[in-house]
Amino acid sequence: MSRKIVSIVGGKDATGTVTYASTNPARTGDVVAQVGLADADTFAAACRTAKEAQREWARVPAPVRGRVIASIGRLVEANAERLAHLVTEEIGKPYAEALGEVREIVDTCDFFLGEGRRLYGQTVPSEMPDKNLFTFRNPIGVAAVITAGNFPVAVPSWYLVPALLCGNAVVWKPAEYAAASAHAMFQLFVAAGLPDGVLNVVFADGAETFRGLELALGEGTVQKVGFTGSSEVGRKVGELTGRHLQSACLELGGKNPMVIMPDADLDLAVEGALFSGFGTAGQRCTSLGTVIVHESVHDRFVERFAQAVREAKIGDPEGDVLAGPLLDQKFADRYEEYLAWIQPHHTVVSGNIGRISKDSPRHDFTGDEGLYYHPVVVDGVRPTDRLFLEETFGPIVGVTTFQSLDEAIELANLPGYGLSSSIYTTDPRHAFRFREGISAGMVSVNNSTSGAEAHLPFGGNGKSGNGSRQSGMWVLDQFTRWQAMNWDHSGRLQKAQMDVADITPDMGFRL
Ligand code: UN1
Repeated sequence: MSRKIVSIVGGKDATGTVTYASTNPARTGDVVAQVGLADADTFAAACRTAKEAQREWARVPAPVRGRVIASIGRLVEANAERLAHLVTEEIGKPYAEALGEVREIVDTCDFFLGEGRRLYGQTVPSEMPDKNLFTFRNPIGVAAVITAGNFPVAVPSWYLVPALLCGNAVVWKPAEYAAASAHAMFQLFVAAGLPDGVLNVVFADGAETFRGLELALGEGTVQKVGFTGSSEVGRKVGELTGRHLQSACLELGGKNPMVIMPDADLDLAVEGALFSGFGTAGQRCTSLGTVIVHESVHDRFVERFAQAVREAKIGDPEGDVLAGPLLDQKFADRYEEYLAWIQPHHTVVSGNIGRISKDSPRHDFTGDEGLYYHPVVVDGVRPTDRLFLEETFGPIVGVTTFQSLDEAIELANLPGYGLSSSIYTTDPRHAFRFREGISAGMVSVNNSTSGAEAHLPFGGNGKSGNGSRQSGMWVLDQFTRWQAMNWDHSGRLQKAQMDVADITPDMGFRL
């Protein structure tokens, strides 16, 4: 029996105008939840409600807010298996990965519960006597958070947890196709004692959300927009937010390169490329886009990589598999378009391409009629190919070659994204040279392009984002604004830059 869920604003159900069925991509006939989608006015109303609730929430001492974050972490931990099974059911993420995703929420809470006792400001010396200077971190107000469904609970927690800890209220718009997972997470957050209206969840389609956001920004009820999704939509969200003189935290797509040097441990590189490219069915923003392999090891690498991909287990995400189905029909449709970018000058070295079926079988396949696709490795990719230049969200990896490290770095930066990157080498000079030259916000050495830890800065440059960083202490700058205070207790007006003591040096002095 499928659930029925609707938006929750100010602690109350807000009925939708249209019903959307969130289905199980492993068995597309199974409806996981009937979701009532709200309209733009409901979104804007949620932002007004959040604004009301935020005032009181900001007055709760930060260490007490930290205790609420601690409770969220414990509640998520106590419900980890249920939440992970729901994620697997709704978006087809293999259960082990779904559990890891839930763990990432707990890690985020563990980090920020202490931040409640740390939200440090500074005392700063003044240029005048009997005057003190201070800085304070103030909450920004209301954050509108719009998230994708490939990480339906972990990535939202990167916004929600620090935003709430810092004393903000949130209106969260999750992806429709991951609504049940989002709704479950929302319930866990609320159970930790968040007052009504401090966290609101609104289910809506993209167009209504955009219109609702425009209304809310116009009404002055949103001070920060958090967006995780495509570069194309991110650009629109960034434009809209900027027009209202507010800032957006944008976490967008990637075309993440992996450079393999001649001195690399090739077996390790194959293992890394397999997980980077095809874990989560290639549907992480940090998934591997193109392997850039030195020409001297190209043949050996490709042979082993192709074999590993051919042998990789695809199937029922509740089982022990490398990848399950694609997230949802719209991702499957888009992925089929990427497959059409394969050109006659390319060589597919991984076997069958397209949907796994009786006519296009796969050994060891354990799924049935779901949105399952063969993982694809395309060799011979050229820097002018769409396959090289554009993100291909899904299980497809390109391979190209290089001669010098400088050329590899140039190729790695060429598509103009800049989220994650990786180099396999046993020479530290290559690793540091790569780090320096690569435009990505994240660099792995002898490791997958995916799998960032919850307390390092996460974010990208170029088409991957506007330079904002999530996670760890760095995200605090997204959800607080610095306030400077000066306090003169001299009893007279001391004018900055003018009433300042001058100590005269002997500038003619020489040894
Ligand atoms: C994403 O796909 O939006 O680093 C985020 C990783 C994960 C997060 C991916 N921790 O691969």
